[in-house]
Amino acid sequence: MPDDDEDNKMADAPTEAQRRQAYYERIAADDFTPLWEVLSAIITKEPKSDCVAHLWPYEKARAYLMEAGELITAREAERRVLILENPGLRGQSRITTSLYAGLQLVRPGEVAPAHRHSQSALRFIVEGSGGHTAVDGERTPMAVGDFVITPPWTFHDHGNHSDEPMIWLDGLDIPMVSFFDASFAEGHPDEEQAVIRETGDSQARYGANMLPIDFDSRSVVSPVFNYPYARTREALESMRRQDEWDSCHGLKMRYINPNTGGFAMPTMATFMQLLPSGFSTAPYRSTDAMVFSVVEGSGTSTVDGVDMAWGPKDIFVVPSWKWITHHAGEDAVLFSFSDRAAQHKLGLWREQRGKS
Ligand code: 1HN
Repeated sequence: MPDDDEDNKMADAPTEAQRRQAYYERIAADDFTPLWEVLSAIITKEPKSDCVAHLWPYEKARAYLMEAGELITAREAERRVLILENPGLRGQSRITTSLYAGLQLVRPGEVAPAHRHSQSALRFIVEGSGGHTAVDGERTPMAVGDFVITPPWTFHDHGNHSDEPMIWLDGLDIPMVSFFDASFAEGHPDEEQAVIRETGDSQARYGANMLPIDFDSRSVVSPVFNYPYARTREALESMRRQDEWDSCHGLKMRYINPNTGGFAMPTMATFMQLLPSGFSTAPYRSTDAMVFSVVEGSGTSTVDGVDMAWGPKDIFVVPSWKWITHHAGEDAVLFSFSDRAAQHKLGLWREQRGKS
C-alpha cells in the first residue's frame, strides 16, 4: 500500500531536533559548539549573578577569629584569615564574582611573614591600633578606619607590637587575576623585610598635595599607601556643615591616587560615605558589586526587598545591578570597595538612579 509506505518513511525520517542533536554531537567531538544554543545565556540582557546580598555580623566573625588565634599562629598560617565567602559562591573564595574578602587577625607579638604576589590588596582596619604593615621598606601604623594599600608585586609583612589584637578586612582582586591566569607569588628570604625608609615618608612625599618634580606620572598605583581615618573623617565632617547631600549616597567620597586623580588602586575602587541620622537614600544600582564595612553608627540597607540591619564593624555585600537603599538610624560612616576601577578602564561601568 503506497500510503502506508509513505507514512513509514515519514516516521523513520529523523526530526529536525534529532538532526541538530546528531550534528552537535558530531562537531563536539572536534571541539566545536553552536553559539545559537548558548547565546542568550552568555550575553544576558542585564547582569545576572550568583552573588547574593549578605551580611556578616562582626560579633560572630570576631569570635571565630579569636578561636582561630588559639588554633594556629600567624607564622604557620602565613596569613590567619577567615574568608568571607558569598553564600551564592561557596567554595570559590569570593565575596563577589570578581573580589575576595577576608578578616585577618594578628595577635600581640605576632608577625605575618613577608611575601609578594600579583594580586593587589587593600586593608581596612576594624579593630586595634599599634599594628603595622610594611610595604617596599616602609612601615605604616594601622588604626581603626585606616585604609592601607598593598600594590601588586610589592613585598609586604604585618606585625603587632601592641598588647591588643589587630583585626582588619582584606580585599583582594584574586578572582580577577585568576580570570586572566596572571598569578605569581613568592616569599621573601627574611620574615620581615628591612626597613629602609622612615615611617611617614610616603605620606610626606606624595600625600601633601605635592609630588617630587620628576615623579613618573604614569604610575597606576597610588604612591600613598595609608589613608588615615582621622583625615578622612575630618573631611566628611567639614563637608557635612555645607549640606552637600546626594539623594542616593549622602556624602560619598572616593579614595584617589594623587598622581592621576583616578582610583587609588588599579583594579579596586574604595569609598567612604557619611549618612546623617535619619537619612534614607533614594534607590541606586551600579554594575559593580559593593562590599561595605561599617565604621560608625547603625542602620539598614535594603536589597531586593530584603533588609540588612547593620552596626559598627559589620560587613555586608550588595551584588551587581541590584537596587539598594540605605537608612541611617544614627550618624553612620561606611567604607566600601568594588571592582569599579577595573570596570571603568574596560568601559563597562554603568549606574542608575531611582526615584526617592
Ligand atoms: C595576603 O597576602 C594577605 O598580605 C591577606 O595580609 C590575604 C589572601 C590571599 C592571598 C594573599 C596579606 C591574602 C593574601
